This record gives sequence, C-alpha cells and structure tokens, in this order.
Amino acid sequence: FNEQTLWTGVNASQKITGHNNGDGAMGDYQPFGDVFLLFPVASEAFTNYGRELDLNTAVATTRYRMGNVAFAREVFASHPDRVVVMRITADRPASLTFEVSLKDVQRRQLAPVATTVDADRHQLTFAGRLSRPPAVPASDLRWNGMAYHATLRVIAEGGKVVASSSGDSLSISGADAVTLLLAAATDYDLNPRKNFRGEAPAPKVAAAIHSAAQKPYDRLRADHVSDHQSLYSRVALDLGDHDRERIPTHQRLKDYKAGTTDRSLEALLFHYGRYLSIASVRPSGLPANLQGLWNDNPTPAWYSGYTHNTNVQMNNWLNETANLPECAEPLFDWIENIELGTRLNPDPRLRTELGWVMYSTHNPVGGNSGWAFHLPGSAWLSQHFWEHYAFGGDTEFLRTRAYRQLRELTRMWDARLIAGPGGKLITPDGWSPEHGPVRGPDGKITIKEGNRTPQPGASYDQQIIWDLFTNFLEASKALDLDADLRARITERRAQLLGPQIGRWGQLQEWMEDVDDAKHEYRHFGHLFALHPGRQISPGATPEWARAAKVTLDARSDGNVGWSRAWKILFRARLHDGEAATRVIRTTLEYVPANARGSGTHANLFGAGPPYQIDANFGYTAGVAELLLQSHEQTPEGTWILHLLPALPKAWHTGSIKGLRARGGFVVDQEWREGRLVSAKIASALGRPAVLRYGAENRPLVLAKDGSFVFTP
Ligand code: FUC
Repeated sequence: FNEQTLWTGVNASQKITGHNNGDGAMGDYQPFGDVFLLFPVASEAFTNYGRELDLNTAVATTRYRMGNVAFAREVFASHPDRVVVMRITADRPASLTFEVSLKDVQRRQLAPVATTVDADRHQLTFAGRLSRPPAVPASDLRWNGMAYHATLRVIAEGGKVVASSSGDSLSISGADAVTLLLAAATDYDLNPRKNFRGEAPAPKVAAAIHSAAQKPYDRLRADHVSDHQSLYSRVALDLGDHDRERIPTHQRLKDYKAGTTDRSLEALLFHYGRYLSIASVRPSGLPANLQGLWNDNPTPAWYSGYTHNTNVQMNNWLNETANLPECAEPLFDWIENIELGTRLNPDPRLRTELGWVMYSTHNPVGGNSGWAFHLPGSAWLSQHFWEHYAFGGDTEFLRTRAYRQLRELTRMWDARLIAGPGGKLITPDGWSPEHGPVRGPDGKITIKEGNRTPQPGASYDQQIIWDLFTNFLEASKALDLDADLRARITERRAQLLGPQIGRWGQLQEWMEDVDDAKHEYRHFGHLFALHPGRQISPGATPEWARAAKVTLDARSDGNVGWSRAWKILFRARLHDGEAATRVIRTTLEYVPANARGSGTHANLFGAGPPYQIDANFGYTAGVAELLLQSHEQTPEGTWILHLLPALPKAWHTGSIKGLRARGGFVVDQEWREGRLVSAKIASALGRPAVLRYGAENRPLVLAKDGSFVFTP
C-alpha cells in the first residue's frame, strides 16, 4: 500500500549516483508494507468471481460466491479521511472467518521491524526508522533515518476478534461484516531546509485511525465518493460503443488488438488518466512520480523518481486541460523545492549567478541521479507556472510565484546566449534528450543514443528559450512590470536561431543538418515548439508544421508508452486526427501481466516498458488536445479557442464536457457525423476570446461567469 510515501532518503547536500534501474537503496519511492488476509482453505469451488474499479466512485470491488454464500469486498483510499478502507461482507450472517496481518516490507533497518498486536483495540501496528547499515559510514547522509508508522484497525460486526496464536495477527471468526482501516505515514516533509524531516508519523496515524473509526462505513464511503466526484465529475466524454462496456477489460484489450473498434475503451483510457491524477496528486502532496504512487517494486525502474526531460511534464499536461488544476499544484511546490535544493547543493555545476539549473532526474529528498545535466530543464518547468496562469487567470499566483521563475530564468538565458551563424543567438552548449551526433574518424556523422556532447544551437534548447521568453513577455505585460527588460527580450527573442528545415524536409534537431531519417527514436526534443510549446502551428507557421510532420512520419507510431502519448499530442497540434488515430491504436496495444512491451496492461496502466504512468497521463492530455486547443493567439494576444481541431473520423459522433481553455474558459461540445453541432463556452474571468471552428473565427466577449452557445 502506498497511500503514504516512504523513501530511503538522500540528504539535500548529496547527490546519488547510479544507473537507470534503482537498487532500492537511494532515494527511491518505495512500497511501504503488505496487508494479508488469510482465509480458511475453501471447501467448495469459487464461482462468479469478478473484480472491478468504478472510476465514478474510485471504489474497487471484488465479488465471488463460495457454496451458497456471496462475498464482496470494497476498497478505497480516502483522501478526506487519510485512510485506506476495506469492507468485507457476505450475504449470510456469521460467514466471515479469516486472519489479518500487517507486514513491513522495508529491509533497510538495523533490526527487523516487528508488528505489534493490540488485542483490545483490534489493531496491528508496525513502526520503524530507516537506518544506516553497519558498513555505511556515518558521514553518508543518504541513510537519513526516515521514520514510518502504519496501523490497521479491524472493526467487526458480529463474531469475535482475538489475537491469533502466531502473535502478530488478528483472527476474526463468525463475523457478519468487517471493516479494515489502514493508516500509514512517515516524517517526510518537502523541505530541504529541514532535511526533508517533519512531524513524527505516529500521532498522525493514530489521529487518522481514531477519527475514521468514529464514522460508520457508509459515511466514510460517501465522503470519499463526494471528494472524488468533486474533481472527477467535471469532465464527461462520450464516444459511443457502449455495448462493449459489459466485456471484461482484458478481453476488450485483446479484441482491440485483433482490430475490433472500441471507442468506449478509448474514452475509458482518457477517464482513467483523470482518475489516476485525482488518486495520486493532491494539494500539499507530491506530484506523480514515474509510477504515479503505485510502485510496488523494492527496486523500481528509474528509482520511481522524477525525470524532467519529458516525463514529469507529461504527467501534468492533463491537469490544466482536463480540468484538474488542483492536481497541478504539487508540481509548483516540487519545482520550488528543487530550486532551493540546488542552491543548498555544493555541486559546482549547480552554481549560477542568475536563475537556477538542474539535472535530468530527481528524487523527493533533494537528490539527483547525477545523470545528464539538464540546462534548459528549469526553463521547461517554468512553462507550467505560466500555463497555470494562462488557464486559470490567477493573477496572485502569477505575481507571487510564476513571475519570479519566468523573470529569473529569462535573465539567465539572456546572459548565456552567444552569437551563432548569421549573427543569430544560440545556446553555447545545448543538448537534445537523450542522444546526439558524433563524428567518426572518417568524418561521417552518426546519431548516438546517450551522447551528451554539447551541441551549440540544439533545437530543443532554442525552442525552450523562445517559449520562456514568450511566457516572460506575456507575464510582464499582464503584470505591467519590467518594461525595459521586456523591450530587450522582445528584441533578443527575434534574434534567436529559430526552427530550421533540413535536407530531407525535416525539422532539424541540431543546428547542423545531420538528422538521420532512419534513426527511430523515442525523444522529440526538436518538436517542443509544436507541443508543449507554441512556436509552430499549421496556421501561423505552415512550413515548420510541414517539416514537423516529415519528422514525425520518419519515426514510427510506436516506441515506449510516453513517446506514443506525445505523438498523439503532436498529431493533434498538426490537426491530423487520422494520424492520431493510428497512434491511439498502438497505445492501447495489450501487454499481458509480466510481459515486457509497450502499450496497455489489463488494469490499464501504461506499459513503458516497464509500467510507467506518463503514458496514461499523456494519453489523457492527447485526447483533450484532439478535441479542444487554445494555445494560439491573435496578434493582440487574445486566446483562440479552437473547437474540434483534430477530431478523428472514427469518433464521428460524440460529446465532451468540461475541458478547460486558456483565458479561463470551460467548453462543452457535441458533434454528429464529424461536424460540430453546438459548443457551450463558459467564462470564469470575463476575458475576450476568439472562437475558431474550421475556417470560421468569431470574436467572443463574455461577462465574468457568462456563457454562450455556439452553433456553426
Ligand atoms: C527518460 C526516458 C526513458 C524513461 C526514463 C524514466 O530517460 O528516455 O524512456 O522514460 O526517462
């Protein structure tokens, strides 16, 4: 169970070293423990077995029959009550007899952590502190002693609960119904100044168990459902094909792979991304890591941490468009924490006079893997601050948090730029994740994965800097600040080396025309300007857009999960619903449990490989982008709300409610036979907009909280 978080810990002033696959020791996001339910050996066969997760309620249910008794279990993780709740019921009285145990899964303590039994309160508890193995010197602060605590309370209706003979579990016999409450916590705090230590976990756990135990099960469930629905119900997508919804998901995935049409499965995966974000990211917590918060592996891939050259960003795109701005908030705390952590870090590469810089990967305790210094990473992350303002219009957020990032990073990049070919401004030592050109002894250039030789004027850097400058210019205008700097940056932006079209019609990844049309690679640093940037669009820069298409066409519709999701977004921005449809089909390629491959597992987790959640979040963002876009502006800076910009032909009839657009709008759309029937636009801010549908552009002026129904 990962309701609460646990890391083995890296001190703020340390960096961790290692390779891509975590060894479980250093700053990984870790599984916490296990709950075991041990039932007597079945005397009769199970029948009618089924499991489901209801995305509308965020409750998971298991049902089965044994003999003439029907059993059911419901499980949910309650955000308002800070507990994981399981309710076990049977349709005949006194049918529940089982043993429950709770086990620590950490192995990095000096002494094993035992579970204690409180037979009076029907409670199991373990508490530990991660400590330093004898072989590790005291100076090694990576073993920073995080404290953790978990308690499971058994509430039985009818029957008896006693400590079992094994001494570390509870035995329930002859109960009518049982509710299990599980609370877990650590003393983690996202604060490098406090060495990531905060309140002790035991009182937090005791308080959560105590208050949850006062509530009847139905109340716990209702509070959980209403909390979930307050976020989940904002958006609704209907693409038809409802008759397939009765078929088990793994079967639908198999049928889909065999070529069956299942638009409702495509819609389900969209909703699942929203569900996952709601279930894993809430204000004052952490942003979703590479596995969301569902890593169950003590040696997780890439430390179950945060990679900032695509993955963290992809985890967050849906939060703005798919109407979950609350779920975007932890990212800002997280970015500010990395910034602070880099200032406390003695690593000389992290010293800057202006702005701040970072590595490509971080863990939640201030460590970085030391892998791939990532100069434009902070500028890319600052885009999220801008977007949060662009969508939500919170001027206070812009003034107090976003603007500082945009301004300081703009000043940093302004100072770093040098004159390149033709007097254009270029970055002196760029990179395109995660590969680069190498010149062999014969003078021949090949693109080598992992190569990080600095590349002046790399498109990735150039495009991120353009985006940063643009966001700064708009923010400073909105706040009416720094007119002089704005004038300077306006000029500097115009002098930046822009996207270049190469010898095979492609958008160049590097300043020199060295792209290899046969190099099928997962990263697209050079398409940043198409998405999530806004420098390239089919309407405003048709030649660059054509070149971006050539680049995309040269790579497959497949590759790792997150790469597929990004391709949906690129195709959406190119207004190409048909190409996006091809990528959607590859995204939903079924990957059986424990098989390695890219696509979707039976529980709908994106298979990286291995399982990586950016594929899920990116897919949801991609579907939203196919149906509504708002990143383009008029020359006066008014956002253009582009209705159904890339509707796939296969989704000929449907509706979507509740997507957000920049400028503080929420848009509902309904279409039939591929044509928009009507769109309702609601304005939260009363700002002007332009409505675009096909070739039609019409200005829209709405009062604050006003709305308008558009029929083409
Ligand atoms: C980047 C990607 C990998 C993986 C890792 C977590 O390094 O290139 O595919 O997603 O992050």
